[in-house]
Amino acid sequence: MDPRLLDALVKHGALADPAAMDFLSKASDPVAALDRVFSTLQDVPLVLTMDHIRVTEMPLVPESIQRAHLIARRAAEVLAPAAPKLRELGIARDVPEDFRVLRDITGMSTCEGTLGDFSRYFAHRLKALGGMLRTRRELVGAVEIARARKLSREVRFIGMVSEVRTTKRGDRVIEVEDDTDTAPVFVAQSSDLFKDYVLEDEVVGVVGRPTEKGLIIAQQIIRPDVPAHHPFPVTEDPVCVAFVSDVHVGSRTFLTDKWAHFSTWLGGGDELARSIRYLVLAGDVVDGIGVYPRQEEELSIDDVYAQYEELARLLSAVPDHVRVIVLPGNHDAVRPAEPQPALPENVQKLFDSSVSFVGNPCTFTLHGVRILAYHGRSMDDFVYSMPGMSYARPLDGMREMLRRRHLAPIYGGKTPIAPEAEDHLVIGEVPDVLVTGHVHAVGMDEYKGVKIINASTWQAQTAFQKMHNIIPQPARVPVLNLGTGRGIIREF
Ligand code: D5M
Ligand code: FE
Ligand code: ZN
Repeated sequence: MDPRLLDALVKHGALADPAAMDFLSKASDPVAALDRVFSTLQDVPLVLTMDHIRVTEMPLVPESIQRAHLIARRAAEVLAPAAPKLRELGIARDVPEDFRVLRDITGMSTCEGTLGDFSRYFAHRLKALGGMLRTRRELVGAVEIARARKLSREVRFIGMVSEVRTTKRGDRVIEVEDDTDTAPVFVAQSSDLFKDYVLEDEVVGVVGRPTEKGLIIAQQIIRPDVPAHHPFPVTEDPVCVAFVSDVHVGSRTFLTDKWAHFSTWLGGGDELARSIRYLVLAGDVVDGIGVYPRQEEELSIDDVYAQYEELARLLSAVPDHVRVIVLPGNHDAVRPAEPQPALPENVQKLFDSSVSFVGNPCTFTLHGVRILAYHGRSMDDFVYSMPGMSYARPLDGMREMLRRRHLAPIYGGKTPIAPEAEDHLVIGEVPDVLVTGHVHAVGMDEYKGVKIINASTWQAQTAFQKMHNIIPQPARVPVLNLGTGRGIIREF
């Protein structure tokens, strides 16, 4: 890797995926090639990919248009004089910590799994997501389902999906339910709506026409979604956050050398390393014990407490000025049902004071940037239930979470959910950053202005993953600049 290329990227606001980095580093003058790409792009993307490079390398964009883009970009910079300053990377050691937990189940769990708990949980989900839908223009005048079923004109209503079934002819019927009644909503195979898959237990708005047989023919199915463009907040502290996940300490497949390489880099690698003020571990921090059948055969440390001791040892090498934030995943030593509380006190006490423990999911802010961190177990349900979803493209699943404003819409699938008084998996206020792990892949992009980051793993392919053809992308670290909202993925 050409260090000048890395520096040049950082100066531009730091962004490029591994393929783009590889391509640029092969140019005779990588820095000039990079400058050329940026000077022709209309907007500086969050992560530079080969798609951007291809566009800028192709003579398809006439020079006059390229110049117009360049002028527009320069003009935008003049209009926003603070921007160049914010693009610079801060020295993390000099920036005081600003970390606040806003929403976390830890210490707040009340659920006992009674029937009452379940109905209260679903009522909260419907109320929270229904409230968001009610503000949508398309759903002005939405009525209760009992009333909608009596009307013969176009109807609008909001409810939770209780069942999705396919008819003999291949069309789809979605049962939508509220406190008053249930309505069968018909989506013809030939309709454009058919491609947009509806999941059980998600909350949707329906615009449709009733038929004489009591079906409602769907004209629109509306998701709570996030606004057209969620603006990234401006902070004066251009420090970075590094996101890692699925360390799986204690597994024979834990990548000791790659972690050591990352840790050494964090301890003083380069300008980017020195700008890292926070390190988020998005769950599965150890491999655990008894998580799947015959796991003991794949463990190098077969005691969960000793696994956390080893993790504590590894994290003690992280520079003291880096605040480490740890959430649990499905391999960790807390209840598997989500929301999961933070790791227990007897585990926490193994770590030094620069490590903070939060629940899964957790909403916190770093310098005012709102981050929603979730291990990502529900990705199993997305992949299993939704055509087109894949373990190799976790960002697609994250977009679907944001559209549905819910981290784990399907109840009773692979993701165990504890029916708490409030649905902690609802994405309430729109986050600036949504981060997950779990699928052992890596990705960084944005959805309507929300940065979406899937943090990768430090575990090589396991026998189970081999059997299921899951190909991990280990030891890649997305780093986000809180000052600019731009990011880069470093590979170790
Ligand atoms: O999950 C690591 C990867 O393996 C992730 O992509 C999900 C997949 N996985 C794990 N368990 C299952 C089951 N039971 N079915 C399907 N796919 C699965 P990790 O949480 O690290 O074990
Ligand atoms: Fe994992
Ligand atoms: Zn996991």
